[in-house]
Amino acid sequence: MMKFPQDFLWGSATSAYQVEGDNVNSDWWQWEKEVGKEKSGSACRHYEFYEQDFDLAQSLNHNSHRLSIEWARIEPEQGKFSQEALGHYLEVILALKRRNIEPIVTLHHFTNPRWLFERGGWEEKESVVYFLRYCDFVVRALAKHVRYWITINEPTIYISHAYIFGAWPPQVKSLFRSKKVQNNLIQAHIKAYRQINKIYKELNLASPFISISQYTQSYVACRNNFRDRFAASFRNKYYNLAIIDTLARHKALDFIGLNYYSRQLVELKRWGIGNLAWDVCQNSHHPVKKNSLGWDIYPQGLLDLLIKLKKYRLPIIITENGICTSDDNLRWEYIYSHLRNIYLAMEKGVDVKGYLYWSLLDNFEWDKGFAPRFGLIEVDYNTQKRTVRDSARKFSIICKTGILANE
Ligand code: IFM
Repeated sequence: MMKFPQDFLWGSATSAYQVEGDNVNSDWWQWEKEVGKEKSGSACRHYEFYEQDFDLAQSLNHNSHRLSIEWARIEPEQGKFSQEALGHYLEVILALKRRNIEPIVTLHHFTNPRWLFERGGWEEKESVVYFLRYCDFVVRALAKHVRYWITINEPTIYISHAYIFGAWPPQVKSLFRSKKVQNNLIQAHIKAYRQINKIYKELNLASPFISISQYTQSYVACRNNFRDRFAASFRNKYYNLAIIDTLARHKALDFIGLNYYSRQLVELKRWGIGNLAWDVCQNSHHPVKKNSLGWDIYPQGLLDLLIKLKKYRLPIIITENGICTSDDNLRWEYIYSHLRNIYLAMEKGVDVKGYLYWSLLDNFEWDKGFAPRFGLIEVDYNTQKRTVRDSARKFSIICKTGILANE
C-alpha cells in the first residue's frame, strides 16, 4: 500500500481556450478562421458551465484545480481592460473555493490577444511590458483568493510549435526568431515573479507560490551506444532543464510545475546539429503502449525525471499528466502507473506536493482538434452532456484516501 501525505494536492487541469469556447479575441481564433482547420467554436462551454464542472470535480474528491485566464478576454483591445471578464474569473475562483478546491492559476497558456499578435507577439520586447501590465491587473484582483500561480505554460512547446516547426500561429520556422521569443518569455516570467511577490507584500498577504509549467519528456537512447546516449542527455539538458536552470539561477521559482506525458526514443542517424536536436527512432525498436496520438506510454520516465530534478531542492507539483485514449482501462493504467512512480520518487526523497491530471474534461487539443480524448469526464460536443468515466471514479478514491493500493 502506498500512502501519500495528508496535504497532497489532488486534482486536474484545464486551460481557458481549450474548454471555455468563443474566445473570439484570441490569436488562435483568428488563425483557426484563416487556416481553416478544426475550429474550437464553443468547445465545452465551460465559460458558462464552470459551476457544474466544478461540482463534478468536487464529487470526484479533487482538492485542487488548475485553470487559466484568457488574456484576450481580460484585455480585448490594447490597454482596455475588461472589468466584466475579471469579475467572471473572480467568480470562477470563488466557485472553486466554495467547494474547498485550491485554485492553481495559469496566466499564459499558449494563446494571446489578437492585438498582441498583430504587434509582433512575443518576438517584440514590448510583449514583456504588456504581459506585466496584464498580470498586475489580474493578480491584484485575485491575490486574496489564489496562492499558486503559473506564469507561463510550457514555454518550450509554445516556442517549438509556433516558431520552429511552424505548426501553430504565427507559423514561423526560424531558430533566430524563436530565440527572441524564448528570451522574452524568460524575462516575462522573471519580472512577473517579482511583480507578483510585490503585489502580495503590498496587500499584506502571505507569499504566493509561483512557477512555470515545464513540458518534459523522457529522452531514452534507443541503442546503447555513445551517439544515442549523448543525444538523449543533450535533449534532456536542453529541452527539459535549460529553462528551469535559468529561472532557478534567478531565484524565480518557488516550486517546479512539471508536465509529463511520454517518452522519446532517441536514435541518432549521424552527427549533426539537426540530428542531435530531432532524430528519433522510426522503427519501434522498443515498443510500448501508446495513446491515441501515438505517444509512447512510459511511466518509468517520470520517476527518472523526478530524480533528476532533486538537485534543484524545490518542491514539485505535477501540473499535467494524462492520456488521450478511447480505452478507459488504459487511462486508469496510465494514471495508476504514473502515480506509482511519483510515490517511488517521493520514497527516494523527491518533494512532490501534488498531482493534476490532464484534463478534467475532454477538450480542444489545439491543431489536433477535438478527436483526442484526455478527459476524466467525457464531453458530448453535440449536447454538452458530461459523463464521468470509470477511471475518474477510481482516481477519486485515491484523491479521497491518499492511498494507492497495490494492484
Ligand atoms: O492539451 C495540452 C495542453 O494544452 C498543454 N500540455 C499538453 C496537453 C496535451 O497535449
